Amino acid sequence: MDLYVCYGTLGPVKRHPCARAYRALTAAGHRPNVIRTYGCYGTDRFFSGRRAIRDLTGNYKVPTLVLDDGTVIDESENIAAWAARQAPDTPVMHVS
Ligand SMILES: N[C@@H](CCC(=O)N[C@@H](CS)C(=O)NCC(=O)O)C(=O)O
Repeated sequence: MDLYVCYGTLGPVKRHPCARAYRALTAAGHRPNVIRTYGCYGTDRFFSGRRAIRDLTGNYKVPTLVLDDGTVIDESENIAAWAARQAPDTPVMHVS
């Protein structure tokens, strides 16, 4: 899966949406490819990565998660919710 972010994933999760999405994914055991799109501060349209995000979501904002099957999940809260639901390391218990 590809996680499109601004300049990175650092900073406090309460204030940085890209950090929020990344930490939620990794905390749940996902290992996304992190793709930097740069931009921000009114310059998004000048960056090809941001234009690609606009084509996917209709807006320039990141984080945006693209799953291996092409599903697009926009908004850090939606990504965090998906991560919590889809933890890859959840053991499956068989009871017979
Ligand atoms: N509500 C969004 C906010 C996302 C957001 O503001 N992202 C910043 C980067 S950390 C951004 O893309 N800013 C560019 C802009 O506002 O045009 C979310 O939680 O995902």
